[in-house]
Amino acid sequence: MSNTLLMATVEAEPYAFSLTSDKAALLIIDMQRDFLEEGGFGDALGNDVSLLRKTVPSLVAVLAMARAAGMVVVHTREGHRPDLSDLAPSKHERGNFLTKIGDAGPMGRILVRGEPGHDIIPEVYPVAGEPVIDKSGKGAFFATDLEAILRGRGITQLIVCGVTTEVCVNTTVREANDRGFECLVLSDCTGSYFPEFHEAGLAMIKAQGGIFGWVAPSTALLSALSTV
Ligand code: TIU
Repeated sequence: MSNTLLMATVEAEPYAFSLTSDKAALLIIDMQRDFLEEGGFGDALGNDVSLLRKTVPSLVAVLAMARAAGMVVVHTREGHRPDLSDLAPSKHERGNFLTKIGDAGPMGRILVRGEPGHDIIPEVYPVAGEPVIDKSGKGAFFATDLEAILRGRGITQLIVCGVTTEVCVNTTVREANDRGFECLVLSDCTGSYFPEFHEAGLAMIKAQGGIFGWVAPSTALLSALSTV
């Protein structure tokens, strides 16, 4: 592979996805310690965070491929300013949990920018030149400069990975779809605390002729790019 234009047909559902490497970005949603490690936000919400770790090996392979192909790679992080001025009271209070956003935890203040728990896990850590989008909501387009960054680079296709499938991944795919981006969601590079929600989240994307986008395993993308 090289840093030149690649066009590939990826076997996907509901039908093949025509990938053009210079129009496609790898969008990695919220692969943060707060969601994937004990003592963070996901844990505070009562979830088994080990379920999300299944995404890591496939995502590491896809990220290496994207970097080798010279594709645009964008990372997102969910979190809030230290003064919590961007935290909606509704989000702060939701769930009546003992530990809330902004409270001290084993990885620093929960879901607060700059704290260890807010950072991206080392396995898929951004490198120089890869934009990191900080967002306060579930969707990566809400109150961020993601759309400007993608449009400025001529991106029209998104390969979407990250966590969690039915929350931040689904919200972002829906936002992207309404903005005219074609989304290919990689089934094994996305994960949920609820296996049934993962399946349902992917099913909703690809149903009705791909109402929000396409779904494929990472092997389909890797093999499509290895044959060009
Ligand atoms: N709770 C849950 O499943 N997800 C989130 O709160 N954020 C993201 O999905 N990133």
